[in-house]
Amino acid sequence: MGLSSTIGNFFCQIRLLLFIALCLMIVGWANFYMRDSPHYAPKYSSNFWKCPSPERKVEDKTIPSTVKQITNVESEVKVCPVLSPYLKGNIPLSFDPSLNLEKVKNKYPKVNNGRYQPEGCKAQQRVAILIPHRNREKHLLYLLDNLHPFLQRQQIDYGIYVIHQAGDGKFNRAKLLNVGYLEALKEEPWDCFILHDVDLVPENDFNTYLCDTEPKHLVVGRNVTGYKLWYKGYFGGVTAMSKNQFAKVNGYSNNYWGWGGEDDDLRARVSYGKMTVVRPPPEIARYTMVFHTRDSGNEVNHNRMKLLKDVSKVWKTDGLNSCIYKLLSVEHEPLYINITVDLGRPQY
Ligand code: UD2
Ligand code: MN
Repeated sequence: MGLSSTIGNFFCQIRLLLFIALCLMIVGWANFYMRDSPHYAPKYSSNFWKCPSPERKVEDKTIPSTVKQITNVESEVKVCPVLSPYLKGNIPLSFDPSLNLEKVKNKYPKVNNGRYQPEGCKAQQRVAILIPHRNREKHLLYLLDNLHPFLQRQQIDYGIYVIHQAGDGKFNRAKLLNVGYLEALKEEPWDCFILHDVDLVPENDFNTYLCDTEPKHLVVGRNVTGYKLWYKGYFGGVTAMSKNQFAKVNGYSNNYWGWGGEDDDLRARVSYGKMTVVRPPPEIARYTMVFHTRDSGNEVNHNRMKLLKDVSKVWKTDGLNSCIYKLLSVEHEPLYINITVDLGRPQY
């Protein structure tokens, strides 16, 4: 009798211990999932976007006080939510081969001089989209046709800059983006810059074109790479950096002529600037890349590995503060601002 009651007590205590351990596991598990994506709370899910969008303000020092101070007092204009109520998730993309600039212009009459501001609310940030370009007119049309409605659904206050390299010398994507940053800031105090390949079309409008507290890489997956991150540390294609983040890394190097390496160099600068990279979840950060072959004038840069070895030595002196170029024109087209520039020649 005595023995069986002792055994009974023993099992009772074991059960209690197991119960407590189970509770602790549940609390730990819940805590882990809630902390998982501090930059993307709440997580994207098919049910989520049936709820009203929560507001989340970016705590970057570059966000001007005018935007920060706006409250929801009725007499004042409300700040647009980070996740707009107009978002649709995955969107059918349009690649109409008969497209021309006139047709695209007629589809988006609310865009003027390449600029758009949302109606009814004050956008979180002023965002400049910078597109390096030469000889990819069709891709530019496809991108404009898909990007304008995408950004308008996101309630972004934006301007699209196409930075066009004049002449047929070696292409320099990175230097074009430096020029775009410097020239765009002469026009407006942009808070955020989206560094955007001309041939990448976003597939999901929850991939917000706003800057975060850390540099944000927006292309986790592409159709051509099976929607998987190309490699660890990959930072190419489309990247969002605030005005301060880009200034802090001294922008891109000006010395990458031809294809490759400039995006890895920027990634290294982000580390030297003591920042990290954030990415939206893979189900959101998806792009379609319009098929293309390598352009003439953009052959592989065989110097890139050597340049990449020296980033730590040169990043403070090679970049925005040493970007020399000849500005040929700035034209305000209805759908974008066209900057044409002579970048000069490689120094080596
Ligand atoms: C990858 C990266 C790109 C860049 C490049 C290496 C992705 C999705 N993209 O692109 O960000 O790091 O490798 O330099 O990983 N361009 C022109 N005309 C030209 C040549 C290039 O407009 O004659 C522009 C255009 O915006 C294009 C971009 O430069 O999208 C990158 O060139 P790419 O598309 O030929 O190279 P890709 O797809 O390998
Ligand atoms: Mn490409």
